Amino acid sequence: MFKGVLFDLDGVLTDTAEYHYQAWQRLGKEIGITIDRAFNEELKGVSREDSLTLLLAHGGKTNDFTSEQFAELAKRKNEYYVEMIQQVSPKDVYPGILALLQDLKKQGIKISLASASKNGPFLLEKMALMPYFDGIADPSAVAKGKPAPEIFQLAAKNVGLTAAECIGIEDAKAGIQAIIASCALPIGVGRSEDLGTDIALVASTKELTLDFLLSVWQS
Ligand code: B16
Ligand code: MG
Repeated sequence: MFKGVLFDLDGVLTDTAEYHYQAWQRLGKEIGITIDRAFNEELKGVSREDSLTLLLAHGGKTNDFTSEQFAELAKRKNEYYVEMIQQVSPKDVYPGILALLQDLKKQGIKISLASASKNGPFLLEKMALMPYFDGIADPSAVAKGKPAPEIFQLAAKNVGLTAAECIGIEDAKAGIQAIIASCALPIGVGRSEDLGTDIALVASTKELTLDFLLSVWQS
């Protein structure tokens, strides 16, 4: 039986993945780089700085900015994003998530956050989900972000577990790779075209019930 669940945030607990996309799109437009949803899949789960590096490479502008300008662009994107998430409320929690968190709590299964986002704690507060979380992995405390396993290993460690004792839930390709590398058991939220055919997938968070998690663990 698994002892913990390691949750990604953006795209799993709520729809903030869409806000990240809109904020990158806005920044990209300002510096002459157009992005679409297909390219955005590459940014999901990836840290702010690594996402900016990918964006600049995508637009052929890797060497166009000094490190000060790079830092300013990352800051500007975050300002656009933070502006959009001010209105987030408990109504924005994805379907099925609250019931799952309640069921996990009742079973004594640890709940830990493994988000790449430095805005994670702010969003948990906004959605009134903080009381459910036994641990939060600080993304600034890991040397390598997703697809490296560290953030999932740290999320497990923060609740006294190893990743191998946990299920990890993710909506991003980089995140699924990180879960697999951490030795946790992955469940993907999304399409097999984006996340692969070799892992358990749900099309909607509605399907993330305790029974479903148990069946994936036992399969
Ligand atoms: P921030 P997750 C990730 O969150 C997002 O998917 C990714 O798009 C974002 O760049 C990253 O957090 C960093 O976020 O700029 O807020 O620190 O999916 O790992 O919960
Ligand atoms: Mg995500």
